Amino acid sequence: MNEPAPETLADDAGRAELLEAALAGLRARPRGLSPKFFYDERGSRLFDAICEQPEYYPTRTEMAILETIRAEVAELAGRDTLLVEMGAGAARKVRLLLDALEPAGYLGADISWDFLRECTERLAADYPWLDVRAACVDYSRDFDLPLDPDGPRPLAFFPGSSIGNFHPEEARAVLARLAAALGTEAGLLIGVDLKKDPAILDAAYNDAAGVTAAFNHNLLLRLRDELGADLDPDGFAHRAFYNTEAGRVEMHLASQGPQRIALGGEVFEFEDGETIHTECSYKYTVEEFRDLGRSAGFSPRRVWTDPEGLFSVHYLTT
Ligand code: AVJ
Repeated sequence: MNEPAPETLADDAGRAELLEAALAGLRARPRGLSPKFFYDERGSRLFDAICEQPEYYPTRTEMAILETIRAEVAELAGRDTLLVEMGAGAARKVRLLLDALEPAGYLGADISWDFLRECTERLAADYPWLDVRAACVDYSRDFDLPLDPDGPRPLAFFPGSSIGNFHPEEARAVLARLAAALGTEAGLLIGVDLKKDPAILDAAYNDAAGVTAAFNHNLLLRLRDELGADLDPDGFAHRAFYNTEAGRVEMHLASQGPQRIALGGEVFEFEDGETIHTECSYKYTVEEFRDLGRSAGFSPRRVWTDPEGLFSVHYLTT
């Protein structure tokens, strides 16, 4: 017998995880599924397209802030650092930092091994002087980073307000685990989306071209194509809105009329308007996030925002 190819094993494990999460999420009330399942290949491409939409301000705003502050960050972080990217793939943002910091090394830490390898190989080719390494981590669970205590000082880079996908208590746990993994005298540069006029948020998650809607629908396509679910993707509508009380944007897939989804031998009945909650994207004031960082064991050092106050970049140390 031939051994299965490594990709096949990874695919099988991924499919089993998706199936288990989908069944649990469809049985639950309210129904929901983790946003981490958005990012298969098609989902990652759709997310890149979201970042290009005129209504989606976070990517270009964070990029502009980073361009403005990178010399200052290099100054704060000092020489001989190891840049640790949490969730590889923000290639343009990382390159901006690499050019300014000229760190001793780069460590990409991402949940998807294939994606990580692609990103790090490209980076290594373009930065021949840089020691490029990769670590496969799911930071929604316990994780470790392959860091040498006698090596360069780690500077974690956590861009894109990815931290906003976690509920605040979870976000605190993620940051606390990160602080522990980084060790003492380490830095964290993290992008955090700010609280703002809900109309701006609603527009950002309901772009006119419908890219965010397609990104949300992609979850249903994954259930159909990878798990063999019997469902009508067009029977669900994209819903995204700012929940003021909770301080978060929510995305849902709302059933258009009564219908059913069959998956893994179970049948799930939907009433008209019933939703699958697919994402939370928490927004913080500058002070709220500094408090969160403190409660996770970091010392807030600096924070920068764009002139319109749309987005923030925080520098904290352990
Ligand atoms: C990648 C989690 C930062 O919350 O804005 C974009 C994902 N969802 N449009 C965000 C997303 C819908 C994004 N994060």
